[in-house]
Amino acid sequence: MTIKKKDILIGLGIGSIFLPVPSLSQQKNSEEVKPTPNVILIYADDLGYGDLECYGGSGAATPNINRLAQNGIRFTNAHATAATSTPSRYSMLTGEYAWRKKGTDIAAGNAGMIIRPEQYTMADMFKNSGYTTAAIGKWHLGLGDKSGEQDWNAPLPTALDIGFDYSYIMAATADRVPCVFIENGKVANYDPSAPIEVSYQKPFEGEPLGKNHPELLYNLKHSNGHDMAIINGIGRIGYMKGGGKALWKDENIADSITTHALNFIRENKNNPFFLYFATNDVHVPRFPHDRFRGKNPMGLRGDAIVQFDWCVGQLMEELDKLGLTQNTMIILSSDNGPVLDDGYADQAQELVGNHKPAGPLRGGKYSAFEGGTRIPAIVSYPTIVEKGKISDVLVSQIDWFASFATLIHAILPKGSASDSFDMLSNWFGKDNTDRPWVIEQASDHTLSIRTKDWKYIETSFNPVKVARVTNIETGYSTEPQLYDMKESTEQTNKASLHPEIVFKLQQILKKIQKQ
Ligand code: NG6
Ligand code: CA
Repeated sequence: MTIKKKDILIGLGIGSIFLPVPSLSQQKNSEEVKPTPNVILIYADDLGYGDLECYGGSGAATPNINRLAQNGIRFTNAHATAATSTPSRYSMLTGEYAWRKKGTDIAAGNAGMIIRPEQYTMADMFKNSGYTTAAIGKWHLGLGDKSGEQDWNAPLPTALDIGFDYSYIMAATADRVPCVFIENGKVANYDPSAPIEVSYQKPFEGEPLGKNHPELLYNLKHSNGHDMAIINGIGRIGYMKGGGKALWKDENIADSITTHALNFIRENKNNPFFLYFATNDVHVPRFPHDRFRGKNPMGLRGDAIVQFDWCVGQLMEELDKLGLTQNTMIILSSDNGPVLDDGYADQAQELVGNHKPAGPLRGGKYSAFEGGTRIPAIVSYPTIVEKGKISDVLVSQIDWFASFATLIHAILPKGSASDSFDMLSNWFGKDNTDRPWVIEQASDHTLSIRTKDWKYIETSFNPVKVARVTNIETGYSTEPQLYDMKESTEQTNKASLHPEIVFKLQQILKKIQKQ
């Protein structure tokens, strides 16, 4: 059974000044919903609120995503749970806030599996309901039993253990070793002549490093960090040896994950499937294929957005070809807000022009301000969703789990996805009730709680106001911050004007933390 918002509000004893008890009727649309629609979750990396044309972006053409939005609903107040990748992905796939669990910060490439096999995941839910499930693209949730102890030359405990029938994934990020794809627990295109070794502690003797051999960085130079192993002429985080033919070429990553996704869709055209398609775009290193280059004024970051749009177009086209569009729900979103210089000299900052990656929002990736977690979110499901709708309803990715459960009539085991609310009707645009609150986690673990009207950012001991490397406002303060979200964007701290609202939001946050 999914948890209902109403029960939680009553349980918290929270008054109604901020939090109207929603009138969501759980099965409102059930007569129209086919019992087993396919679900494709397209999860971009570091794509900001303002990056897509349909969200006001002006720097890169995104015709396919525009079309997806025209055929579906586009949310203007949707939130990832965190301002970085690993915690956002953890929360989304488990329905549990990452800040409840240790070890969910940005994971190294040799991290052990953060989601343990015994934890019930979104993929388990689909699988137990008769779906074939796949994770394709960026993983960043650890592989193998224990951190640093993986043998990359042997089969690894893998995504299958947490509900994915098929996986073709990068262990962490494109800027972290090992730079190989792992297919169902084994290195794809494994090259026995070049056994793989990985370390995040010490370099391997005889292997050149980015910091000592800038002449070998023929594809992209780093601006910060990323000066360890050199793979494909690009410096990375972490040390690596071997790989040979299995090493990826950054310019082929989008093609490679798209091909695998299309194959998965084709193979499962006659049975219900759940595809988690997590792109490397537009994360660093941004090194898209030649055919996406030079067509937009923003340089490589713009090219990566165009490449992402192409991937989305390929999936949409395939669904059309196979006659699956009507019966497939697509959700497109991002794991956190945007960043320009994230450690490579790719000129993202210099070439951004008038394009605003975070739209009108303050802050960006890593930040406690809205730019960190307010992200694009588009839902297309032609059978149900009204075309071209724009919704300003407050929603969070934490709710996809319970909402999908309602969609496919799944029964969740007791205690699973305990932070996830069923908001399916809201994601379908049929219920305009806001989520009573959303919680946002910044990269230093500062939490914010926001309702439709107010946002409270808890105090942080971190004195840094603007991150040195990324030049992004952190949103941290040693003072409590309260922003009126009806006014533009977190400009005036109103905490001292409304201590009663600060108190109320602090109380709610405390209660949720204790649950
Ligand atoms: C940071 C990296 C950044 C990126 C980020 C994780 C440096 C200087 N910065 O530590 O490049 O990899 O981690 O991004 O190394 S995320 O989107 O996967 O969370
Ligand atoms: Ca990210």
